[in-house]
Amino acid sequence: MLRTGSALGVAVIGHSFMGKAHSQAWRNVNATYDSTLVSMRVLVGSNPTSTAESAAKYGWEESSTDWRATILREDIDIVDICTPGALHAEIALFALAHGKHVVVEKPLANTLAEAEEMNAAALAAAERGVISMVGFNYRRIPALTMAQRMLAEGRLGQLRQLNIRYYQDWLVDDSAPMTWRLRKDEAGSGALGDLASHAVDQLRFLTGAQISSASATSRTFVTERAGDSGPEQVSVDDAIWATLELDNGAIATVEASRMATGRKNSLRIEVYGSQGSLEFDLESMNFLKLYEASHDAGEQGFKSIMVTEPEHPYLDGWWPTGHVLGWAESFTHEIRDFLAAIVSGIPASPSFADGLAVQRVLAGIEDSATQSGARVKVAGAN
Ligand code: SOE
Repeated sequence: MLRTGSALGVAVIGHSFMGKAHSQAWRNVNATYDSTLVSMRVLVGSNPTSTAESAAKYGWEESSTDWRATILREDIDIVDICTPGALHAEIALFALAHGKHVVVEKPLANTLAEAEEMNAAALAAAERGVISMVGFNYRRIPALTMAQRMLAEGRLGQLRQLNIRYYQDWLVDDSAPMTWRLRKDEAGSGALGDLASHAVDQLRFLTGAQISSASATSRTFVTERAGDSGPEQVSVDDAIWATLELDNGAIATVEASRMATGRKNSLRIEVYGSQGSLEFDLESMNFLKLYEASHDAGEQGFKSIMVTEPEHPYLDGWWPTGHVLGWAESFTHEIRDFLAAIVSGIPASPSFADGLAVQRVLAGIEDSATQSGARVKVAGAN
């Protein structure tokens, strides 16, 4: 529970890629926004030497290899989970049970059963004023937050088609070594949980609709990779392709791959409605493209809005007009919103329930892919 009169104490569990991104957000949030003061107390990892080095580098007061003892500390109010997915449920359940506010990197969990349990625990903890959130950071890219607001205002008319594809290529080389991200027991799934989870979250965020069914294909193009002690079987997908039905009548295609040669971190989103269209590309993340069918026929076309002005979402704390933001800033925005939820007591978004809803769609995609693309109803959908 909130201790009064002092900054909120934070512990981040995990200090690799996501731990680093989140550390930067915790470091910047007070400098950027007038948000609640935080103290970066403990960075937790499994290796004492590398965790201590990261802690010193990222600006943490201390490091630890014991996440349970860290969570139990009286001066820790917030637990930020940046570990591989296999640990999300255990750590989040422990932290919630001990009254700590919890933010978990996406996807919420590795399995549907874990996600259900985490959501139930978050709902119970909310009764005691404990806030929880899933870190789908792309919701906090100003251009995508703005797109969501335009869609909520009905600017595109009736939504009919969406296409979201998230491509990377870091696995394209057959000799790329084995990592935890390629083991089902550690990562849950491959491009599905890692990348398609963002796409599915964006679909839900942008449209406000639920996803009712899925038809999908998945592939593991390279089935064996070099592990520490010889060749190891890859147990997750390299890529997935899905057609999803939304309960607002729209159809969406979602593609995710870590084998799309030349695409380093390419998230593209296209939304088509009866009165207009929107287009976003993560590689040009300061822009949102808008097509409005109401314009004179001779002047129609996509206009490129530069989402860098003080009136745009999240821009108030940053730089003067026209100064672009980057990928890392989406995490600072995420942490700002999480702190605002803690202070106001208003539930944070995306909630664990949103994380569970995404997980159900991922499970539907996986089920369909194992049944040669047969259309599968998403659990919980009408
Ligand atoms: C790795 O593929 C990864 O870091 C994802 O896990 C992140 O969620 C995405 O933002 C970038 O790529």
